[in-house]
Amino acid sequence: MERTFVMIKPDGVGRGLIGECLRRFERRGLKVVALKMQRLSVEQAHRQYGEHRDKPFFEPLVAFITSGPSVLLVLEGRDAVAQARKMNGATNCIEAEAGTIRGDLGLSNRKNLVHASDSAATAAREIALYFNDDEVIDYTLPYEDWLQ
Ligand code: 3AN
Repeated sequence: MERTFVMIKPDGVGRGLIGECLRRFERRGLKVVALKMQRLSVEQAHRQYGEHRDKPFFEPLVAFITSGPSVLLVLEGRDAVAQARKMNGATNCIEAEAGTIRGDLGLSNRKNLVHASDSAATAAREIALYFNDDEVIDYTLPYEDWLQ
């Protein structure tokens, strides 16, 4: 079992799509092991998107991601990193496949509703950015045998 970090960004919260996004992840068999709502600070945004520091879209991205609350999730499951990336779809919503969250519901390459870690190492780093160890809960779902 693998863990990944997923964020429903301010546009997802603002458009009333928290439930829609969560529903998709849960139905796919990803277990929610941590969940909270938080408005990212500028410092957190810089740490989240540091790799894009030199890109022209960096400052608008920081302004957007700190503009309102996001929902922060840790999801656990088989191949959770790859699954969540696949379900989110391509960064630019115009290019994202139908059936993905961005392809079905997203608007642009900035307002693209969701984030998911791009590797297991990134997931570990990102989870630690937002959650203390005791905020990530170990528990068993009644139907968990079917998810192995
Ligand atoms: P992803 O979230 O699909 O892994 P990244 O890591 O390339 O995409 O980009 C991080 C975030 O930066 C994206 N989710 C998006 O909000 C923003 N972003 C990426 N490319 C652009 C762009 N060309 N214009 C505006 N925002 C962008």
